[in-house]
Amino acid sequence: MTKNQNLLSWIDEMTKLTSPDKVVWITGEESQLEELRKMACESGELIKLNQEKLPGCYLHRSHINDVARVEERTLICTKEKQHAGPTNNWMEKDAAYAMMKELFKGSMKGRTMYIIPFSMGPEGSKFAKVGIELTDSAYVVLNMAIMTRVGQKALDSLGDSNDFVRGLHSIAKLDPEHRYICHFPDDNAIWSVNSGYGGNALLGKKCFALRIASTQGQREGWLAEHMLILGIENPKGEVKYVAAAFPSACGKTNLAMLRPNEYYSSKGYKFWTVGDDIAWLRIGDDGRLWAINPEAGFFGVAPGTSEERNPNGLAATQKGTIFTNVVHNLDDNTIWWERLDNNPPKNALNWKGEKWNSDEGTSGAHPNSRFTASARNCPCISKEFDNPNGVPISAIVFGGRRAKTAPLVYGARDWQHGVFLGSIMASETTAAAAGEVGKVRRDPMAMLPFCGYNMGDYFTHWLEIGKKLGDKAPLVFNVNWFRTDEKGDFVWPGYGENARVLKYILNCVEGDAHKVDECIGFMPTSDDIDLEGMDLTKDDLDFLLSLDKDLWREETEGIKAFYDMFEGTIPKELYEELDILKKKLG
Ligand code: GTP
Ligand code: SPV
Ligand code: MN
Repeated sequence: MTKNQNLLSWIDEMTKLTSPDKVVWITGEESQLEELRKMACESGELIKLNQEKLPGCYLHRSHINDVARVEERTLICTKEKQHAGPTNNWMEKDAAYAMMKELFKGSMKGRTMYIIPFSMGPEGSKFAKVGIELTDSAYVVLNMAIMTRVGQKALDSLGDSNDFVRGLHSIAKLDPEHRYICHFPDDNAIWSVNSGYGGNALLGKKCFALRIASTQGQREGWLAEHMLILGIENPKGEVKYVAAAFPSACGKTNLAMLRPNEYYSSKGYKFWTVGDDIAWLRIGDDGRLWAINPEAGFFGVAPGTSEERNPNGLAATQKGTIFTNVVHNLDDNTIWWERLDNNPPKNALNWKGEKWNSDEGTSGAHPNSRFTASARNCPCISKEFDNPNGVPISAIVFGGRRAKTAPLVYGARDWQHGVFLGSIMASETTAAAAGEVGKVRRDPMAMLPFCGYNMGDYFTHWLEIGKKLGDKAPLVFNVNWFRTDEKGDFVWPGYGENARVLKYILNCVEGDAHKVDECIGFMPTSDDIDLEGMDLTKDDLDFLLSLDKDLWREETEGIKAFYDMFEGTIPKELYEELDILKKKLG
């Protein structure tokens, strides 16, 4: 499939290390993928679902100890610890290679090594980059074939170049004690062993498109971000694009596929999905910020996805989808998850494959169960999805899960203040990563687990991009859908109603909204958020837009402690912004 000597000699070396019985090149052709699905069904890796109701759909159950990203075992491996900074787990590069070589030695014995050539971004785009993943998991191949652009075209665009990301993956023994996801940014290499799940194993996603790509972006002058990209079309047919960064399981996929309520759709607003998880952003020839989605599919959180909350997401899963760790409905050989509807199946297996009934009070699907669906099957996919030039970004939105501190929406005075807002993000942890759920942690730009280099330098890089953008920089906002009342219930209804907040953001872009100067940034008046046709009261909205200055004063202490951890790499501009905030809070 290729004569690229750099690639062939690397594959040769990796084959000698891992000793597979067989080596198979993935061409991307449907016939080859179909053969793999058949094999995976025979081995029990996949279960073929009801082909009338869910054509081309399969169910997979991961090992019960392998259900989410493992941040503690995700390492940045460089010569100096300073490169990784205080927020990453670091290992000295040579020591990491030595440790990993032991774990990979003979790990594919008795198995097939699949060579997956893939492109992140439309082939031929100046944004796009090629990767090769070597893996012994057919499940990984089938997921990568949905999530990325796989096959010969990727090799053709690589040609003889040595500029490709080298991904080596083996499920080995799925041993959690020896599970490591190592990144070597100096070599554009990723070695992942003993996991078969999600971001640990689909190396195009977080490992390449964020951790490695963020370091490439720093070197080459662009940004790799944990952001959805959404197009908003006004009644005149003009489309403006926003990019939004929320931490894992905080609502990116849902916002990216937003279906507006009747009030907005009757006025002629339409929403178009460009991406739901990752954005690569570059300054275009016109001086504006442009973005592509480097992926080709969605690896979306299943629980909570429903006709009511995310009809477009649900529709995208109705064909050609791999479901992982959801409930298997044995009556009609379909699937189910919590809050899909109010009718949990009676004759069913839970995500572990055990007989299960919702009356038991346990959840049937794992909270981090997922669907892998092709972007092409999403009813609201943007016509710009494959545009090699990407889309121009008018606003950047940060957000997270904050029960108390953050208001529904506020804006940054300028780019520098916007970088500050991104840098002070914090959110409650979710099931997307192994560990405690619901604990507030600092998660700047939703990149804490995904930035491949020192986050202090990352903030400097953001500031530099801003200097180049000048007055063409997008406006920056922060949103919070998750503020709770004294009973702990969410006050803002979220989902389709989030269109109302996006409308305010667009009005700001167009210079047609109130921007009331507050200590944390600018805010809308309660008249700026349109409540027509919704049962939220004006009092509720006032509560959602209110600020608890005592909590914010406490917050500034946490921010200072976070910055100080970096021992000098935090740019002085951010300390200045922190001082301004403190003064304004009094
Ligand atoms: P990753 O794929 O892990 O990066 O997650 P994500 O950011 O794409 O989150 P996703 O859209 O899958 O949502 C995660 C969870 O948050 C789901 O259970 C959703 O139902 C819930 N959620 C999403 N949007 C909202 C919202 O506006 N309000 C509330 N209350 N919950 C939401
Ligand atoms: C996330 O955790 O942000 C995800 C899922 O999008 S994973 O692919 O596992 O990283
Ligand atoms: Mn994500």
